[in-house]
Amino acid sequence: MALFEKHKPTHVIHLAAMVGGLFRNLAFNLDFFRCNMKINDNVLHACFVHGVKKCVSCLSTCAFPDKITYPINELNLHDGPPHDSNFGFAYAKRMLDVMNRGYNSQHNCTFTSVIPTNVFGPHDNFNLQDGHALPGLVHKGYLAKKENKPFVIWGTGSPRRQFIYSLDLARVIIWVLREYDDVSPMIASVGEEDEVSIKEAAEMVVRAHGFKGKIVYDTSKSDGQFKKTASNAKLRKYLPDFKFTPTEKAIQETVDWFIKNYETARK
Ligand code: GFB
Repeated sequence: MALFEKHKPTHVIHLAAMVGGLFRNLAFNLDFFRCNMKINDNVLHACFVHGVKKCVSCLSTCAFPDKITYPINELNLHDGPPHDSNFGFAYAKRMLDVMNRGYNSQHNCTFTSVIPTNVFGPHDNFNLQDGHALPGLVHKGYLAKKENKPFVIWGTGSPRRQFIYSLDLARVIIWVLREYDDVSPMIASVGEEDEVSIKEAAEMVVRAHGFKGKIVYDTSKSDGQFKKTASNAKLRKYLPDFKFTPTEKAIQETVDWFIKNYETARK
């Protein structure tokens, strides 16, 4: 509230959240639920009280039901339980959509949401335990090369993900803030054809580092959700010419950024 009083924003991009990769979610489902419910209620209510004209919040494709026909689309959000591994985060994120609808039906607010797939890029959280797969792999690749040790990929490497570069997501969110006036959510994703396995993503990281050593799979670690393939047809309807950065290029830029900023990077 104090921040809203001070800056009196007219437009808000709400990205505040307790986040983490699969392994942090597995350990703290309750905290993820409680913390994100509080953050979201606080931010949306502050937007309402201060007469914010537009608020764009961020969900995640892990909020979608686990058992669903693919590709997932925006209308599926509340169609069944999310994957067990991150139920706390997933239900809290779904409630953002419920609140957006409530603020609209009761108070006529234009609060909406974007649902990105797995985001990565410079300035990510590269922590080995808590972070997401790509930044974790980028950090591990760096250490494996430096210390001449094997590069360890957790799980079998077979789960599939649509990775979106943070700079591309930023462009989508700004477009939504300026041009999209509907309350219903918008998936922000690369195409279904650009979905890759964790193994393929790890191989891109290996190439980006120029790592030539041994690659090992630690199958004692969980694979998590096998896939959550999302359709970007709605986004494409509005932005048919939007160009996503190719995943391999985006990974190379992220690796270059991490090496250059190793001392200060969040890790
Ligand atoms: O990005 P990630 O942690 O989360 O990816 P999710 C997990 C997948 O990558 C699993 C494999 O198949 C892991 O076995 N993996 C391989 C690794 N090496 C690593 C590694 O070094 N670190 C990590 N973290 N994984 C999260 C949700 O799911 O997605 C969150 O739990 C969130 O709620 C986020 O929404 C976008 O894609 O499985």
